[in-house]
Amino acid sequence: MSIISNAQPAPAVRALTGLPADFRFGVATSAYQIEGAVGEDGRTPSIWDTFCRVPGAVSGGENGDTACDHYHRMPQDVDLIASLGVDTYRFSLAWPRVQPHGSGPANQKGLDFYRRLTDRLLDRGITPWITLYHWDLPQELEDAGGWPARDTALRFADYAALAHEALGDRVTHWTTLNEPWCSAMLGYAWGQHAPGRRDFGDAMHAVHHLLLGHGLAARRLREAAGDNPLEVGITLNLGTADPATDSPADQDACRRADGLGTRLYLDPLVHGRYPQDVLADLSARGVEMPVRDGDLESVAAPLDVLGVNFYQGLQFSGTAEDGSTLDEEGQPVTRVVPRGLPTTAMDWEIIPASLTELLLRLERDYAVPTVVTENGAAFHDTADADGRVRDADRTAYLADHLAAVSAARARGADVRGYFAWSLMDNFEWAYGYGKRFGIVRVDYDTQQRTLKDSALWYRDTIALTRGEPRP
Ligand code: IFM
Repeated sequence: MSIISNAQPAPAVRALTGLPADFRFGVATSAYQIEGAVGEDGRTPSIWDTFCRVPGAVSGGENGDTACDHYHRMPQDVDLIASLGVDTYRFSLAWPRVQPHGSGPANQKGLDFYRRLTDRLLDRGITPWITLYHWDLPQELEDAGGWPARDTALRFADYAALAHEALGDRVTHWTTLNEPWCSAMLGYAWGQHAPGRRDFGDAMHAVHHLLLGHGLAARRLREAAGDNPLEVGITLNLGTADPATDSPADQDACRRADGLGTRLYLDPLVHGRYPQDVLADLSARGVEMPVRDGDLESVAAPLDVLGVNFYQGLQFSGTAEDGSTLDEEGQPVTRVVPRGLPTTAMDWEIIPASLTELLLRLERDYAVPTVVTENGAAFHDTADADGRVRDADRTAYLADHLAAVSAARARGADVRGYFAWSLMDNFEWAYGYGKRFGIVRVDYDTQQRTLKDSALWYRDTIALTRGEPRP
């Protein structure tokens, strides 16, 4: 339960300090969460269409069939984005809309939708920022083995090339994958996300093939762009890991959490090697990464930008509440220990200082320019009788995290942008529509959009920070 209250006054609108003039302000979404129109214009099913039909998989049995109906309301939605004064819109392409079945030729009708979207954004002076994969794997590729199978990485690179061929003349910013940790762990180890498998070894193979897919796709994008401008990146969900106490067990739990959550991705992406301690832990569980000659060189393709999705920093203990240090599978315990801080509607603790700490750590250990490609919060919003959504809790969240970004910059982190998650309320995966992350409210009965107070605050803050008059 959230224990933040909207009775508190919303933060005042002030210019943010310490951000360069070209700092990007954006909003973000993803295809399956907003588009709907899952059976239209040649799109074929993804693993999420299938997963949503599994009884009990998604809260309330909900699905993305209609979602925010963005596929049909795109022009008005772009106008809404423009009204916020943001300079960048991060969205994802639905792979099964662009390349039905995940192989073969592109679907012109699907591409046309994204051409119209990017053209309208550009007309309004907004930079389109494409994510190629935000979790909607074509079902046929899952049937052929999914991400644990090497071939999926090769298919992904082909899809990236098709997408660039169609959109590369108007889009410079390309993110290969969104949050591969979620694809691998939630999708293949814990069964909470599509495709709902539960096999830790498969999950680790998925990690390698996701990273390989990223590297191969990055190479294809660069080849396709030639001398034209291109910025390629990957977005990871990252946080901080702190030991609950100084005990060796808690410190080791923290090392394991950081290893499986952060270093397993960033070490190969940036340094071209998997972390030895993580490989040793995996070996002890009978799992080897399926690395072939040349793979790690591909994975470590140059990164122009690292996308950081930040929601929380966690504290870990190596001891279970009953005092044991091994879990039921005989593995060392890695237990999250809440700090007792206020939480969002996701029960995620609110800890903006961890964002500063994370950005500084990324600068120190990896030194790739970063953009916060997602940050935001779900709260139990309601519209008041006058239609207004007084979400002081979300406004405070955004203000505190933007301040944390400024603080990181002041201490030397090369962070170049911040995108609020999310533009609008949408399908929050296994939670269905119950968790509202939007700065714009969506009434799912009428599809009416309403700017929440947080959206107005974001709009006015961006304008003041840029030295423009308040809208
Ligand atoms: O809604 C998701 C998004 O798709 C990926 N990052 C986290 C968000 C909130 O859970």
